[in-house]
Amino acid sequence: MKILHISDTHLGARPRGSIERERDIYDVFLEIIDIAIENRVDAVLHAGDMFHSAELFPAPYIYAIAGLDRLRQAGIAFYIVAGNHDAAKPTRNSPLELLGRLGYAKVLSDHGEPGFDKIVGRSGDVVEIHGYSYKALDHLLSQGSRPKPGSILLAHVRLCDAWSQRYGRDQSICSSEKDFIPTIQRLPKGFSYYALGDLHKSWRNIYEGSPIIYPGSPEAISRDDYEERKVVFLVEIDRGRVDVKEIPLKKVRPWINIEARDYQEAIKIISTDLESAVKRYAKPPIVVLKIKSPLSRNERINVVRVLDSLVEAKKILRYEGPEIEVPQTREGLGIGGREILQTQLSIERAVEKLFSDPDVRRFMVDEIIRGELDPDKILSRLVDQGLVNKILNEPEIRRHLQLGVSRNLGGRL
Ligand SMILES: [Mn+2]
Repeated sequence: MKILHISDTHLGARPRGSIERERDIYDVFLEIIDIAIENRVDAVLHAGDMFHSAELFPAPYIYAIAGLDRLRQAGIAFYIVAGNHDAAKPTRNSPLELLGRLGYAKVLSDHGEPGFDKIVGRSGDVVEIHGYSYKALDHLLSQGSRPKPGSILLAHVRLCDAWSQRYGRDQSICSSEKDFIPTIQRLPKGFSYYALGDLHKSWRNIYEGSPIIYPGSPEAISRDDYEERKVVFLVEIDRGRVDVKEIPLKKVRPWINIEARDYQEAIKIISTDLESAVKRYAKPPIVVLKIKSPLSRNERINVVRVLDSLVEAKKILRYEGPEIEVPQTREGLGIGGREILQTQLSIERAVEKLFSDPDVRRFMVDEIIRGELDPDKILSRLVDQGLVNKILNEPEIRRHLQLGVSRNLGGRL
């Protein structure tokens, strides 16, 4: 029995509002379909977050159905469980239900109940599959009975071990977040293969002698998800023996991370070195530029001008930055004057996060259309519309406000 294990395709996501990035996600999804057909697998297992949201416009369905139809014609079964992005909600069906009803997918679990099926391979061999959506995890953790030897677990689950290893976060964060399963040991034992989804970076391990794998998202949905090498997993199960092979994806959008010491070095890299570097790639890359010393206003304008011209010439798709990462000393933060690494980067990320909030975005658009950019009036409208709380809840922003950067705001609340 040959199986392709994938997850977190997030069809319909449009990272940073970019249509090209939305298309990247479809490209790589269709590449995965090609891989399944070329390798003559018996089934594709999708471990959740196939769609980015339950509120979809038609494009993600069109691509999903185009891909799944090719699988169906090739006689390849498509099994799926729902992730946190595409599970059923109290007032909304799971988008997976549509694929199930049309006969394109076998939806094992898209709400609170687990599901079960038997995959029958081309040569007549049978593998049992147990599916748990993101909403059925209570059942997963309380499952007492051992599965039949050779069985597969397909689940959308947030395992703290994997998360902290791949995102470098402290394990303690996991116990404070209710969605995390603190350790791999909580998973039921006895499956021959653990096909997981949710983590957007690839992670593999062995649990009780069996492979346990997160393939990761095939495209970076957020910048943190980017990996030099994105993969899917080809799994061969033969009478309980499991063989796993990584298949790298070729249509993934490349990213180039640039770290420059100062303005001079940044300008040199982006105006000369970058040009030759981008030729290596099939698609124009996304550039992230970090500079380790402050820029004057004019220097920043120059850097942005060079980057903009690269975008215009379609040599790069887009860029992020210049982000300034300068260690500063901060005192009076109630942490005993200890030196902390405070970066301009973190506040930029905080602002970026705020602007991804539709309410904040709508507010800003209204303000700009109004054309009357008087800070006091903006502030009172921010308070009126209850948006101040959103802004103050952003830890980075709060930290800066505590320093008295904006005493006015403090007085108003
Ligand atoms: Mn996901």
